Amino acid sequence: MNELVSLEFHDGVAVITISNPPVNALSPGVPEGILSSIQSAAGDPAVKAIVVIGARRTFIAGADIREFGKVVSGEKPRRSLLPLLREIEDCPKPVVMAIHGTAFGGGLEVAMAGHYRVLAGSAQVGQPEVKLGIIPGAAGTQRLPRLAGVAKAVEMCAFGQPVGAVEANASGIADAIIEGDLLAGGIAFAREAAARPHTKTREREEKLLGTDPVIFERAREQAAKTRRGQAAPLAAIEAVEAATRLSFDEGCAREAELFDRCLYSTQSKALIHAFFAERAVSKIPDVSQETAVQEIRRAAVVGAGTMGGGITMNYANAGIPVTVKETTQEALDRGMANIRKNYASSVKKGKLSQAEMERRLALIAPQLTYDGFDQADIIAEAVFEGMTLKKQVFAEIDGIAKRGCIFASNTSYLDIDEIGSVTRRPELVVGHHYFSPANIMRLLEIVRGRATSREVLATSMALAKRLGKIGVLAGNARGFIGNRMLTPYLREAQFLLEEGASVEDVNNALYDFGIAMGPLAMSDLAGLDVGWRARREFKHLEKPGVRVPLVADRLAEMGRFGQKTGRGWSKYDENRHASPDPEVAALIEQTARKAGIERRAIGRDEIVDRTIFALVNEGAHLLGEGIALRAADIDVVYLNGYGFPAWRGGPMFYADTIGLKTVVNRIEEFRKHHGDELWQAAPLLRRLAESGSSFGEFDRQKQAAAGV
Ligand code: T1G
Repeated sequence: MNELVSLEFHDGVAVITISNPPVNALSPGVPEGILSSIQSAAGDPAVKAIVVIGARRTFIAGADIREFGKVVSGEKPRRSLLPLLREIEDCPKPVVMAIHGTAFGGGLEVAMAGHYRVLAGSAQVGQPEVKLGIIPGAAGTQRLPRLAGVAKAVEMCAFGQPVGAVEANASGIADAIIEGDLLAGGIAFAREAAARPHTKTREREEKLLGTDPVIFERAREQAAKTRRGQAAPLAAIEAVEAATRLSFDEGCAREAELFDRCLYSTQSKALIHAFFAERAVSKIPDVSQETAVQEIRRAAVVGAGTMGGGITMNYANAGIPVTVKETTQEALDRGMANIRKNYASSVKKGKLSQAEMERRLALIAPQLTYDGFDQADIIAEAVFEGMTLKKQVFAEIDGIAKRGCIFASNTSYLDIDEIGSVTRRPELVVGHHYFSPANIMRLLEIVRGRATSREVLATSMALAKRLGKIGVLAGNARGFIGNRMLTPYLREAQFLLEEGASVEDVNNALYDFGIAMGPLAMSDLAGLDVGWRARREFKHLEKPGVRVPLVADRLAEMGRFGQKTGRGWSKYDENRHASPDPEVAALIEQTARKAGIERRAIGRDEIVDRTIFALVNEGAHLLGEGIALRAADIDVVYLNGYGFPAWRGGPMFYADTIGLKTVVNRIEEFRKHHGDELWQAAPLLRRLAESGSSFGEFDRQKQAAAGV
C-alpha cells in the first residue's frame, strides 16, 4: 500500500483500492502498491480472500500512456507487469477483481491475473492497445484466450473494441455481474470463493485446444481491410496465435518481442500523439475551466438538407428536443425522409433499437415556421452556402430568439463576423462547422468570431462532447482550418494531372499513403459543384498571373458534379464504383497542351510530397496566424474530418517524422520548378526547420507559455 493504493479489512476480506485520478492508470507507484498489498494480505492469517477495486469512476484504465514516451526515449527503463501478475495469480487466497467503469489494457490484464472478476452492469473491459499502435504487453494475449476463447481474444486484441458486462460474462471473462453496491457484492462473492479451490488463469488450457487456424486467417483479412497500413493489429493476431502453439511463458516472451517492436515504431508514436491530441483540443488558453457553460435544453435548426438533417439527428441522438425548419413542405418531407432512412438503416444494422429510433424521432419537430424558435437555447443554421441567404436567416432569428440564445452557423468557409453583423448579439454568434455526414463524422470545427464570448466557446466545447463530437477551435479565416488547408492540397492534385499524372495515379498514391480516399475521389464524393460555386464567389481574390487549376471548372460547366451525376473526375456506376474516364483524360491533356503545360511521367513520391507538403505548409501558415491553436489541433481536424490515417498522426505530426528541414528543402525544390507564388515555405515552418525544431516542440513551448 501507498498513497495510490490502500488496503482495508472487512471481516476477513482484504480490500485493495486503487486511487490514481483521473482513470486509475498503472502509473509509477500503482503496481508497487498493489504488490505490497497482495503480499501483506496473503501473509495475514485473518484474511480469507481479497478484493481489488478502483476508486471513483473506474477500475484500472490501463498502463500510464504518458510513460511510454519516456521508455522509448530511453529516459526510463521498461518495467514489466508480469512479476506482479504472477504474484496475484499465485496468491493462495482467492483474489476477486471488482470492476466498474473500464478495465482496459493493463487494467484487464491485472484483472485476468485474479481468480475471479465480478462486474458492475455498466462496466466495460477491453484490450484497446492497438488503437495506440501497440499490443497488450502484460500477458493479455495469453490469458484472454484462456478465459474467452481464441476467436474472442483475437477480435478484442486485434481490433481493440471493448465488451460490456453481459458479453464479458457470456464469454467467460467475468464470473458474475453485480447489481447495486459493487464493493459489497465483491466482498460477498469473495467470502463464498474462500470456501472453494480457485484456478489460475494461466493454467486454463481447455479453450486453447483444437483451435481452427482459419480464425487467424480471417482476422488478417479483416485487418487488411479495416486497419489498412497498420502493423499492431497483425502483431496482436500473431501473439494470440502464439498462445495456441506455445507454453504460457513462451507465449509471454513472444508477446513481449512483438510488443517492443510496436512500441518503438513510428505508428505507435503517431497514434499516441493522436490520443493526447484529441484530449487537448478542448483546452483553450484564454477560456478557463471555470468559464460558465450554458445549459442546452432545447435546440432549433434552420434547413433540413443533407447537413441540416444530420445536425438535427445529432441533437435528437443526445436527447435534446429539436425543431427543424424548412421553406417548403416538399423540402421538409425530403429532409425528414432522409432522417428516418438514416435511423432505419442503423436499426437494420442492429446499432439502434426500433424503440430508440421512435424515441429520437419524437424529439424532432419538423415545421415551416419559426414557431418555438423563441424557446431554443441554440439555433443552428444550415442553409445554402451563400452570404446573402445566411445574413437573411440570421436577421430573422435575431428578431425571434430569446436572450442568450446561441447562433451557430454551419458555414464551411464564409466569414462568421459578417454573418453575425446583422444581429444585435455578435457575442453569441459562433461557427459550428460539421462534416458530412454530420450525424456520423466526429469532427466539429468551432469557429471563433471577433466578438464570440468565452462562455459561448466553453458551451460549444461541452456541447461537442455531449453530441459525441470532437470540437476543435478555429479562427475566422476563409475555410477555417480544414478547408483552408484543403485548397492547396487539391490545387496540387489538379496541377499534377495537368503535368501528366492520371486521375487514378493521384488517387491511388494518396490511398496507398493511407488516406481514406484520394483527393479527386473525395471531390467527386463532396460534389464538384460545391468547389465551383466557392471559386466563383471568390474569383475576385485570385491573384492575376498566378497559375490556377484549369479543368475542374470545365467539368462542372459540363454538369459533371461527381458521384451525384455519375461523372466527375471518374465515371461511377449505379453502385457508385469508380472507373477511369477517357473523356476526362483527354480533356486534361487537351487543356494542358493549350495552356502550354509540359507533360511528363510523374512518380508516386512526387504526388505524395506535393499534396501532403502543400497541406503541411498551409497548416504552418494557420499556426503562424493563430487560426489554429496547436499543430496537434490541425492533426485532429485531418484525422477526424478528412480521412488522414491516424497511424501517421496527422499532417503536422507526419512532417515532424520526416523532419521539417527535409520538408522545407522539398518545398524549395517545388518553388524552383513552380514559382514563388505557389510554393513559399511558411515563416513558422522555415523558422522551426532552421532551428532544428518541430511542430511538436512548438506546441509544447506554447502550452508551457500558456500554462494549460
Ligand atoms: N494513461 C494516462 N492518461 C490517461 C489514460 C492512460 N491509460 N487514459 C486516460 N488518460 C487521461 C486522459 O489523457 C485525460 O487527461 C484523462 O485521463 C481523462 O481521459 C500494459 C501497454 C478510460 C475510456 O488505451 O480510453 O495498458 O486530458 O478524457 O472520455 O498491455 O480515457 O484530462 O489531462 O479520455 O471518460 C491501454 C485509454 C493503455 C485506455 C476514459 N488503455 N483511455 O474516457 O476520459 S496501454 C487505454 C481511454 C496498456 C498494457 C498496455 C479513456 C477512458 P486530461 P478521457 P473519458
